[in-house]
Amino acid sequence: MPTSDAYHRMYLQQTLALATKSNGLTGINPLVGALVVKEGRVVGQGFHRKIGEAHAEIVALAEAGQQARDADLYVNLEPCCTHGHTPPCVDAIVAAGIRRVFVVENDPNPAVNGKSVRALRNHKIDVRRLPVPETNVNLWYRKYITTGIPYVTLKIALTENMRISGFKGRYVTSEPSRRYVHALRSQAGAVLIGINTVLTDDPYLTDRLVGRRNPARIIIDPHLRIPSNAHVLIPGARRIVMTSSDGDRKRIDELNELGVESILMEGEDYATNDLLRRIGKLKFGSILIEGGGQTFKRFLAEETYDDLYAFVAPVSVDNGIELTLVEKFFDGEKPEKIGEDTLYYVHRYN
Ligand code: AOF
Ligand code: ZN
Repeated sequence: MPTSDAYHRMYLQQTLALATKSNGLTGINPLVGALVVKEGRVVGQGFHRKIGEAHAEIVALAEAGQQARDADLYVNLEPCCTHGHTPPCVDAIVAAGIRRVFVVENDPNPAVNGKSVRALRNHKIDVRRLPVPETNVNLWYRKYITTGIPYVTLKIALTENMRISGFKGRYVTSEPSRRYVHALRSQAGAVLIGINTVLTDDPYLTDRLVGRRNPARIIIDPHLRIPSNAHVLIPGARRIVMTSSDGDRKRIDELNELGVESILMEGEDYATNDLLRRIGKLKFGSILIEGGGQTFKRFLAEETYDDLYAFVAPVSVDNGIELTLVEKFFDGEKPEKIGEDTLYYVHRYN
C-alpha cells in the first residue's frame, strides 16, 4: 500500500470536498469533513452539518463502527478537545482505537490550537499535518475565531464608467452574475446594507436563485429611516438594525415588535471597525456587504474588507454614484467573464 504524502493528501482533498457541503450552514463553526480509512478502504465518512450538531469525526466514526479500530482518520481540521455543544472529538477518536490521524491544518480556536494534536500523541496516536494547497474553506473561521471580527466580503455591481445604482430599478448585471451573488449570500452569516440602499432600491437580499438558505440581514440606519414595509424586514431570517443610542425609542419598540433586533451605537457616524466588532459579538463569522455607495466607500477607504467581488456590466450611465475609488483595488487583477459581465475578484491579505 502506498504511504506517500500524495496518497494521504488524496484523502485529505476528499475531506475538504465533504466539508464544503455545509458551506454557509455551520454558523460560526468551521467547515469540517472526515474519513475513516482502513487498509485502503473508506469505512466511514462525515461532515459537520450545522452548529450544535455532531462534529465530522463523530459522524465518520459512527459509520465505521468496529472497523475504526486500528484505522486511519483523515480530517481537514485538527479535532477538538473542548466541550461545546458537543463533547470532545479527541476522546471519541481515542475510544474508537484510531491508529493514525491526518489533518490539513490546526484549529485556530485558542481553546484547541495544537492541544488536541498533543493529547492524541499522548495516547500514542500518530498525528500528521499535511497542508493541501488551495485550502481556504476555513479562512473566514480562522479570522473570526482569533479576532472576533467577521470575515468581510464586498460585492459591488458597477457600470463600465464605475457607477453604482441609478439603473431605475433594473438590474445592471446579467443573470449569471446575479446567480453568483445569490451563492455568495447563501454562504454568508449575514448580509449588510446602508439605509440609502433600502430607500432607493428596496432589495430583498434573499437567496432566490441558488435556493439554499437566507442569511441574516443587517441594516445601518443611524436615524431609523427604515419603513416597516421594507423588503429586507420581511421575516425568514434575523433582521438587525444598527442605529444611534439616542434615537427614537418608540420606533425601536415598533421595530422590535416586528421581530427586528436593534443594536445601539454611539453617535451617528460609525467606523467600520466598530460596526464589525459589534457584528462579531452577534456571532456572525462572515458578512457580505451589498451597498450602497457610502458603505462601500467606507469599507474600501478604511480597508476593512477581506474579499472584493466587483461585477462590471458593459453599460454606461450618467446618473448614479461614482465609485472610481474601487478601480485601484482591482488594478492588476485578472478578471473573469461571468455572462456579459467582467468579474474582478480581490483577496486582501491582512
Ligand atoms: C471538530 N470537528 O466538525 C468541528 C470542530 O460547540 P461545538 O461542540 O460544536 O464546538 C465548536 C468548536 O469545535 C469550534 O469552535 C471549533 O473549535 C471546533 N469545531 N471541531 O473536531 C468539527 N466543527
Ligand atoms: Zn470536535
